Amino acid sequence: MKLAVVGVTGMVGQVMLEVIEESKLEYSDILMVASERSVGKKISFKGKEYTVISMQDAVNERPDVAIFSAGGSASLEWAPKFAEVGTRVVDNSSAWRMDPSKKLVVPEINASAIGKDDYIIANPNCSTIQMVMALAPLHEKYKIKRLVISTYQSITGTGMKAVGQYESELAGATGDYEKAYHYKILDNCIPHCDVFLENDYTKEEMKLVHETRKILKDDDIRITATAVRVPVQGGHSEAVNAEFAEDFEINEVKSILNNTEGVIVLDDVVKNVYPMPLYAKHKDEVFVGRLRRDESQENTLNMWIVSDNLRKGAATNAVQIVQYLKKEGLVG
Ligand code: 11C
Repeated sequence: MKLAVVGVTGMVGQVMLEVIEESKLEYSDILMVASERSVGKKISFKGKEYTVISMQDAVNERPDVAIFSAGGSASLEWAPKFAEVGTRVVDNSSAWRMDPSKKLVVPEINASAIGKDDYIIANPNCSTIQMVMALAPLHEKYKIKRLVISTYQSITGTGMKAVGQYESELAGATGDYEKAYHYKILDNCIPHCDVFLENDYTKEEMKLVHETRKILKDDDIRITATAVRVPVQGGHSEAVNAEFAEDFEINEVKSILNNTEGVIVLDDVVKNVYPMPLYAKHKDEVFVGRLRRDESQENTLNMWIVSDNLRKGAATNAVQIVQYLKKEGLVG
């Protein structure tokens, strides 16, 4: 299998390489690909030095799989060009997610939706992935009617520039320094992730609405979200209030989640055990805790979900999709 990592110099691209190395994904050749301004850069990977090549040079190499994390517009332009030469593209941007002809995949939930004709496969947004990992088995058992979501999102979701801004502020920078956000992020919470839309919600908030319905295959779920950027690096956290059609027992909810692949329940308030981004960093699992009944409304659960947005929220999920393609004989 010839593999291309597109957008390899970016924050997710770098984690992609880490995950590929750790996952022991087997490939015959790996192409390091990025936009024109990074072409020619050197990248060390598994003790070998690679030169970053252009999108067109990578298309000419006809890789079997290309994992894209190069942003939406690069993906809209280049993913079809790779697909045309027979490359399966796993795309990490928002470009294709809501296209009805494209599969939006979290492998533990819906990998089997991928068929032989799918050449561009969408990786969901990080905040959606970690949430549906915990919600999918509960939806199956109790049927979700409504979700009220508040996110506390890591600066790593914005990329290297945001981490640079945070580090500059931590070092005491004032005045003129490079900023990813309109405001200082140190000591702050910014209720603004991605751009504002016409309905005054952000695109990030609406991704939680639309992508969740698509993955859970249920357009009747009512969903509302507030997405907030916080000065944290380890992962995204989410407070989720889920109303179900059927009633539940908390112990049964815990047992379902404990038996869900990729989910770890950390919930022992007597011992102050609950998920936190500090401990989710570099891990592939989704951590769930603070499970408790919403006492204000029947059949409703409150939960706290944490995961490393660069791992399961992006790179790990994409590599799992590639592993699935390989297992099913769809590549290589
Ligand atoms: C964030 N979730 O934390 C975003 C980053 O649609 O793939 C990923 C944006 C996307 O800001």
